[in-house]
Amino acid sequence: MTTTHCAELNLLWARLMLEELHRLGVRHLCLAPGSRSTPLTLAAAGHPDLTRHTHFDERGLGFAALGLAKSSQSPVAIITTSGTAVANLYPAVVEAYQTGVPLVVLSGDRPPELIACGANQAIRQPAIFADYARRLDLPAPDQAMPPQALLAQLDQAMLDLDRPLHVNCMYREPLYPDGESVDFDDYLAPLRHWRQQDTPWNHTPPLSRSALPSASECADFGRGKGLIVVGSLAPHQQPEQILALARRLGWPVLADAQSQLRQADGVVHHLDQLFHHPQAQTLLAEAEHLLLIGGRLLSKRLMTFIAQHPWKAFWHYLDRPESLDPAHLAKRRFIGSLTLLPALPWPQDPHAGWGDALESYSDQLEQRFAELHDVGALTELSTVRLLSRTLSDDHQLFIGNSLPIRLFDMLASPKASVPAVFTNRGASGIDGLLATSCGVALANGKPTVLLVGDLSLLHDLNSLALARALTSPLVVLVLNNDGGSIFNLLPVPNETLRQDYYRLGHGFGFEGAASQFHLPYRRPDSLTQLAEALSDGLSQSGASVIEVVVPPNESAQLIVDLAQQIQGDD
Ligand SMILES: Cc1ncc(C[n+]2csc(CCOP(=O)(O)OP(=O)(O)O)c2C)c(N)n1
Ligand SMILES: [Mg+2]
Repeated sequence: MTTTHCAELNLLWARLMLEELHRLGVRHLCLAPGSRSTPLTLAAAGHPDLTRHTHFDERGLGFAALGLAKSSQSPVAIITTSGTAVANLYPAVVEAYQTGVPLVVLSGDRPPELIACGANQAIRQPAIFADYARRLDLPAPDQAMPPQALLAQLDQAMLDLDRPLHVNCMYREPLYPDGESVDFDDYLAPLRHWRQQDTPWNHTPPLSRSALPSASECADFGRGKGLIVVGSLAPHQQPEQILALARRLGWPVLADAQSQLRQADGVVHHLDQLFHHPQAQTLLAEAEHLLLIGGRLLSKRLMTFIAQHPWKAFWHYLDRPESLDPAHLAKRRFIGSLTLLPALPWPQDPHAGWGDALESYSDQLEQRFAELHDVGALTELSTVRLLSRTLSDDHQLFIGNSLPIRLFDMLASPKASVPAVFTNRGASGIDGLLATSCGVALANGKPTVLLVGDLSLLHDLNSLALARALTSPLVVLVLNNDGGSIFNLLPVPNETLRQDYYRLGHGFGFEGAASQFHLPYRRPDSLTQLAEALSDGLSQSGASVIEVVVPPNESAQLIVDLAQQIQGDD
């Protein structure tokens, strides 16, 4: 073991690693403070081409990295010190794993001789993320390990990365270089060419994974009364291609709130509420073939229909090999890029247009929603309607879990120009939603709205510090129904249990929190005031908070009323 010039060698390894990560596509680095990660921090601070973001809370930092990665479509690195700092990344790592987002966690650690012996801030870090992250456990920097081994191991760990990677980095003290220059030329000699280039040590183009249907399979599947259901897709997958395919086949498209197509022209809007509509149900019962694109559907009614319908054929098209069918139906799965799908040899379908009436039933619902919820009182439902009518492709929308995402799925208004939609539905946590939306906003500076419940915002309150640091517009639109109102829709045995163990009504407002973090705050009392507040928030730089306060039971009642009215339609 050679530990002379320990601080300088630690720093050299960290520099090599960050440079290699940059060559592998990392552009954003999220850092929280700490001493054990000093080599990484100093290397990060000195890298000319990495954008750095700092936050004191690793939990929020992890979610911000998640949002950055989702929005920028590139791996994002996170640097933390040792101990519970690493453990605080757990929820973001789980969410990233569930939705296939490449986060690269670089954790500072103590060397083996200081583990499990009472040394300060030392915990067992390798494998801390269990199956939720790939692992690379590096030894403490040592000149006995050639530098090309470090690069090659990092390249291998990053190969085709579509989930988190945890690189545990052990460092011996001293950690802080004393300024003396150290000559590592002999050690670095094998990297001579690498240092003159900008490609990774082991350069591997993305692995291809296309197993597409044959022409005869397309011919068989494409003839019949087909239905296209679009689940969660990212904006960069260009889901609008599906509309061209649907036109060619003459099949209706049911688009989930996470599909980017929920409000687009050419789809059946309001798919969730359509399952209450008697005529729509009768028509849907005629469907024979299902083409499901993406997964993680929100509407339980749609999922039940898919699970119970006697499909003659079911194809599931995904961009990565994962299982996204909780009903475990028999199907053919194809893994490939969405661009390949419309280019397949689809036949002229004699049943083209069989489901066209679904669009008119959906238009009837739209008219009803407009009459009931585009005017009148400020409610959660009218807020979601207004928001969906306001945002355009100049904006981004991050939709929080619980009622916000369900209301958007139920009610969003059709529109020619729509925002990119982001969610955290991998694990559907109510944690880290604000932090993730800050990351989404940071990636490209587009005006962004976070639609979020009150408990969810309380859960992530100190991420208001991340919001405060933004220079682009972020509107935190909080629906304050005093607790978890989704539980009003669940069969909890009685109201006392509901309030005491589920809803957790708190009586808090968010004005004080906004003020603590120096953020502008508005509490509109009408739809007109909300429209003004939204428009102001979207056009001013930095974050602001808009709080819509509604009675705790109102939304559940409005949702039940709406379903009953639609069921009465004929
Ligand atoms: C981290 C985490 N803890 C608990 C839950 C369970 N849960 C789902 S919705 C919800 C209530 C959310 O309340 P709020 O954010 O106010 O939204 P609302 O239900 O009022 O729309 C809870 C606790 C969860 N999804 N994630
Ligand atoms: Mg709530």
